[in-house]
Amino acid sequence: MAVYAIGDVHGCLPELKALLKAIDFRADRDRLWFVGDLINRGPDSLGVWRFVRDLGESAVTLMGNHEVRALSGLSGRPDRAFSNQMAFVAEAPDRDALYAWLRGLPLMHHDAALRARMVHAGICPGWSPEQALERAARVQAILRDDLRIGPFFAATPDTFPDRDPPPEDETARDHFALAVMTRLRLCHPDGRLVWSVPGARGGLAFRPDPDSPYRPWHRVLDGWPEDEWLIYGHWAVAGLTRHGPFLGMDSGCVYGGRLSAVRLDHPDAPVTQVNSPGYVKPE
Ligand SMILES: [Mn+2]
Repeated sequence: MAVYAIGDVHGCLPELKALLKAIDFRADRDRLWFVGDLINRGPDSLGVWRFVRDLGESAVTLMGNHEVRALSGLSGRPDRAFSNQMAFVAEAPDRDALYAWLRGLPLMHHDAALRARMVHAGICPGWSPEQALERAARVQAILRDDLRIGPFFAATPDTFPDRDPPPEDETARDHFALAVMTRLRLCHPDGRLVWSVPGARGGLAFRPDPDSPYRPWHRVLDGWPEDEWLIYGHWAVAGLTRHGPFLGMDSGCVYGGRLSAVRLDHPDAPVTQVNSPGYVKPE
């Protein structure tokens, strides 16, 4: 059996199929870890979703910010981006099955035997690995609860604090945790989170710049284990990156970059990539 992490697919079905052919993937033998953002922007989001769903237990898929937006829109709070870009979700003939699948996606994955963890965007400085899993589980329980999912999205704030809200403010903490795990890229050196940078937005925002006053979130984590993979996506402009145990998987497939797979159960962690012609221009 081989286990592969795969970066942000964003509706690029031909590239996904080409990548699986390049690694000689077999569903009865191998496992795929998708870092999230299977859908939106690219040409065949529903095709990617159905393809990955049909892999069953051969695939682990995390919730990315685009899955969160789809879920929020289907739950009764369609924002402008959902209305403008994600009509395919609301109009899909198998929309109910898609909605049920989205609600079941985890925010974090951990495999103790493989010594690997995965999250779509990032981890808040100060969280231990166990705390991160607990925070993920709390939000997952809300999204799977028929009575709580609608009010939770309806109460989503427009902005998020730069530090974890206090324990007594449970709802604010859950919104914060969801945002951290699906949207975070940058922090101040002292660990405060950076949610927006003037002039930078969208999937190509936040260019890694040595002169920047900000740091990638994984450079600010304190005490995170050095001997376990922490796999993430969501940062197309950074490309496929590895800093110690931190493995950034988004190599910008939908923008004309590449779709990447990294074999996690091999000591050399070999990389396989396929090129993409590009489907959308960077914002
Ligand atoms: Mn993303």
